[in-house]
Amino acid sequence: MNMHRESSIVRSPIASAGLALFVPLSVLASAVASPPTNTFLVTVDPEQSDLALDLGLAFPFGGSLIGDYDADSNPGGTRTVPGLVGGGPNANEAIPYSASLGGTILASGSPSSTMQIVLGDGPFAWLRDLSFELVDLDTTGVELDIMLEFETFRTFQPVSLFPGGFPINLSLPIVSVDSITWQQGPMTTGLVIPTGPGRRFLIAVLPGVVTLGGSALGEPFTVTSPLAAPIFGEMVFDGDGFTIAVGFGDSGQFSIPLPLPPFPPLPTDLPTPTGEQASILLTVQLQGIAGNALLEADFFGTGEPTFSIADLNDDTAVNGLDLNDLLSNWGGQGIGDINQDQIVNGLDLMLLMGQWTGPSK
Ligand SMILES: [Ca+2]
Ligand SMILES: [Ca+2]
Repeated sequence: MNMHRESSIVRSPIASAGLALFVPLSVLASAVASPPTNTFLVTVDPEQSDLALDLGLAFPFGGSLIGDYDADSNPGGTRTVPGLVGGGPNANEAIPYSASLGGTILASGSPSSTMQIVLGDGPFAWLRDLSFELVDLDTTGVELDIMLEFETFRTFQPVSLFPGGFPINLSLPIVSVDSITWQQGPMTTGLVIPTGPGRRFLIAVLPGVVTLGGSALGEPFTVTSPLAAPIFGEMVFDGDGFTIAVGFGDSGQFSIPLPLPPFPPLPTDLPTPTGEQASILLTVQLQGIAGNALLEADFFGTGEPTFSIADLNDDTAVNGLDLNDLLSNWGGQGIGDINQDQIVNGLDLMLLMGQWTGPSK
């Protein structure tokens, strides 16, 4: 099952300030900067790079519980009856409940990744294609106890009273998270500020999407949420290339609907005060995922000259062949979508013309 849902992101104050500063610069850049001329392939060195994620998650859910009594097939089963009084000798009624499952995921790893940086003539750079996957997930933190909250009800077989306001503590393996990836969205503009001979400081906010994959009661799910990555660091030029050391740290909160269908009722033992077990069927309806994330990264990499991002056929020249490729996919996706915004249009044509080298290089 693959779900893409709108989500709300509450940025940290630092990130909000960074974004507010960045957006006008980005608009300015696309308006006045000359098109990019030099493309570099940056390879992140996993040995010298670190990535750490601290993810607090909450999964609110609800449903009902009902005794497993059946007059014909299970006459000795548990019956559940709402309230302090009432209920006939064979009554067995569903008791609504609400609950939340929560915990912490700690993830770390070495990013293994590449990205492309195009340096323009002015103080601008174009960045695209960064992605990374978090490995070594420690998800034991989400297997926490669950507190079921409900109105007063009674059980028979065994006889017991469950007063409202006193939650029941259960331990159920409801949710697991197996993969976390981050992928940059469209190509974005950054600032490169000279700081000394052969040195430039890079600042950019990369738009991106974080994807969580996991399972809920055995049902796989994939959820995505926008998560921008503000990066900053220094580039040191040597020969044709450079080394680059960038860091970023960002925190944010998110809330993603998770409208999975109701699961089949889950047979569960409910402990009673006398130590006996009531046998119930639990329905579970997950409502969503809410969380707060703290992501910290230090990347070290090297940048080497590579094909121009506008050299669509990789023949080291940007000319009529590339223009033909672009025009023949006009309005489409894929080939010719130089800025990776999922459409081939005038922005891509402008980037291609700015990188024009002629018939051969
Ligand atoms: Ca070409
Ligand atoms: Ca495009």
